[in-house]
Amino acid sequence: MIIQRIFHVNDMECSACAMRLEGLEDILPGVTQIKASYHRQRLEIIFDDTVLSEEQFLQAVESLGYHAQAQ
Ligand SMILES: [Cu+2]
Repeated sequence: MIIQRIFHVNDMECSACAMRLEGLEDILPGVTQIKASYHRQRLEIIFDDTVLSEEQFLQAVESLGYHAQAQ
């Protein structure tokens, strides 16, 4: 099933951080879209949860040095 999740990421420090997080879209399987906003400290993902788990996504975010908290 395609689902959407929205997270708060309070350790983005500039718009390049948001771009790095959006880059996960090209790396992770099952991702339809990732939108990150430095200004709003917000991370939105649309993904297929039969391909990618939320846990795997959160681990990928942490591997870049950020911490996403469920909204
Ligand atoms: Cu940055």
